[in-house]
Amino acid sequence: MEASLTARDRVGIQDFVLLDAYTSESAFLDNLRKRFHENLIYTYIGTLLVSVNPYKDLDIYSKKQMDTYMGVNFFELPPHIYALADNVFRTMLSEFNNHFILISGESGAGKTEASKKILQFYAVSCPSTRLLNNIRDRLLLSNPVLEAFGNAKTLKNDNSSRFGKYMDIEFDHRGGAVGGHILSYLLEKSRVVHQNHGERNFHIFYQLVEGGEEELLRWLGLERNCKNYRYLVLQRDVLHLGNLKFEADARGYATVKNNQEMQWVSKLLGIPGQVLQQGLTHRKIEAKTEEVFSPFSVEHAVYARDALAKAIYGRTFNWLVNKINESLANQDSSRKTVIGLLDIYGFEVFSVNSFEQFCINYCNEKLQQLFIQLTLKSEQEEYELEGIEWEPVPYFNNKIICDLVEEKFRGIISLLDEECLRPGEATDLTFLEKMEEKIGGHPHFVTHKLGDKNTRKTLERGDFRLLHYAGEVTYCVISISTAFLTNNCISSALHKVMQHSKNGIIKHCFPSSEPDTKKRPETVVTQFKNSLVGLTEILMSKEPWYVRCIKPNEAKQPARFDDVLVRHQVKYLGLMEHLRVRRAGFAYRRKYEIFLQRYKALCPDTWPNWKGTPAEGVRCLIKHLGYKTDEYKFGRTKIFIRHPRTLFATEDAFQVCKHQLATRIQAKYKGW
Ligand code: AOV
Ligand code: MG
Repeated sequence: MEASLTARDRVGIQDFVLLDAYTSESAFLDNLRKRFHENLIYTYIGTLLVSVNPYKDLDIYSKKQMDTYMGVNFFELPPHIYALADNVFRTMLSEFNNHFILISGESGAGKTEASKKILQFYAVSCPSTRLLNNIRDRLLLSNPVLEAFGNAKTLKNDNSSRFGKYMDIEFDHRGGAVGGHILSYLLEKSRVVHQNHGERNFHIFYQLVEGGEEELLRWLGLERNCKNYRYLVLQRDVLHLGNLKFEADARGYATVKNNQEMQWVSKLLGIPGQVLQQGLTHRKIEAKTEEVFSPFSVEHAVYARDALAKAIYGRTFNWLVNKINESLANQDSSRKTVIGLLDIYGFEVFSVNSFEQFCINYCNEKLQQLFIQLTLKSEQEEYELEGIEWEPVPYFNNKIICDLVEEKFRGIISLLDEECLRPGEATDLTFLEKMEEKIGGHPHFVTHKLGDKNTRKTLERGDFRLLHYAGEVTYCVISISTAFLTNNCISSALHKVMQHSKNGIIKHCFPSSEPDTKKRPETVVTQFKNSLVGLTEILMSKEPWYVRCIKPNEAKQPARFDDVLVRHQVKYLGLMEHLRVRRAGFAYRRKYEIFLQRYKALCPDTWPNWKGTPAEGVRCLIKHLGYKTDEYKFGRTKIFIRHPRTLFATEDAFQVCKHQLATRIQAKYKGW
């Protein structure tokens, strides 16, 4: 007894639901810290998995470990990402419905690693045939390719995802992985032409220059030295394009300074040099009867060059995702179920926060909102609806911040879109003033003018601050409005130039059907907002599972557990509230019909056909099974079961019964 108490003291509790002082944040933190120092990085809150980044390789992801977790009931083994993956998989197979795993946490907390572990587990645990293995390998191999093009070193994470990724894995009725589909969200294209101090461009450029074969480099006209490329080493400054320099002619207009680079760019893009040069240094003005070309200043030409580099990279990335999707497409039209994996860029705060951080943090607000809706809100509403006695658990609902950003007509995105409609008149300042006028009184929005004495000390005049669910972020208004007002688009003239390309991929990326110059294109952020609405709809149609990732320290170091940092994450991730709801609530609920249909063979009175109502049938069934009265409750349409163990015991009994029945049937018909 004493020995086991000591062990429990040392390694903590593996499910927070069992924590005695479950309302105490300190007790929660103590448990997490104890386990972290014992290399036990996973802990449950019911079926939610909390994961703390160990920042070191742990020997817990071997094939042997995978085998251990395969087909074993969730709570029978120590918490693990494999247990969650296995549980989702088996639930999908038994209920034949769709699921998704939402992996969240701030930048560097371990989301991408978690999603890779889940994928690897499915690759090993799913049934295999030659065809299935083919799809399995493609699913696995899509990861390094997309990471090379979509990840980069930032101050927060050496392998930071700079795009959002949602991947559906499609399974047949036996659980074989038969296909997949990837949706990507807003790649941080600006990184191609600019990186903050201490950060890098996308991995692929360094991999190419430092690891590419000699012949390839020669064909591309590249040297094996990153330092030679402005886009890779300098603060401001594809690689030839980035080295293109402009100088002013006698009239102050831009001309290309280094013609050799120009020749390389033109060769690689498959576009005649003169046409490209014209596109980079002139704007096309369409007069009534003729086209007039107006020359750019050097500054404008540099802007056009960078916009082109971003457009090429962004579109090629989308092309790559489409290619991967083609190769993952399920050839079989029979019914399938899916498990979706969502791994998106985490909440981030830098000393200077720009348009990208605004989008990333807005995305995280939306995911937090989804989590709240699906767990804290709908869970509590369901108890009420089903007439289950319930003491409401208060929680912070971040809908107020989502509305501040996205509400029609008065949200920040709408205000910015409005400013975009006033080219020439709108400036950073008018945008800031507009926000101050329209949303100045909002409790989550502050500017220098609106702030108190203390706030003013920490806010520049041209900034605005949002009080996000995960913390305060000060955004640089110039960066945000510039990105909005310039729309991140290349000019239609440059777009036309790209259509002349002899390079098949480039031509494909710049189709002749766009842009529709008559119609104003949607701003990038409005496109992003709409894609997040689409994502929410996809997720809401599936059964959710959660992995909440926690970053133990800012230094990316193993064995360092920063209490303040972790406490902050525990708070804003809503883990305490989730625990309270779980603890007071019921882990499982099933419609009476479904529960009875599945388990009726376990009771002679309900088998094979129950004549009464499904609720009465379930009552009879659980009496026979010996459920204790505090383990369940009867709602209006569902039975609520407090602890998953109860359900697992029933499920085990059912499996035994099924097996016996099959054996009996076999014996009966033997010899026929
Ligand atoms: P993120 O996806 O949450 O950040 P990652 O999954 O890229 O974070 O994790 C960051 C780094 O932490 C990884 O490159 C590993 O070095 C380490 N790490 C994370 N999880 C584990 C683990 N289970 N075991 C060992 N090391 C781990 V971001 O994409 O920046 O939001 O945008
Ligand atoms: Mg990531």
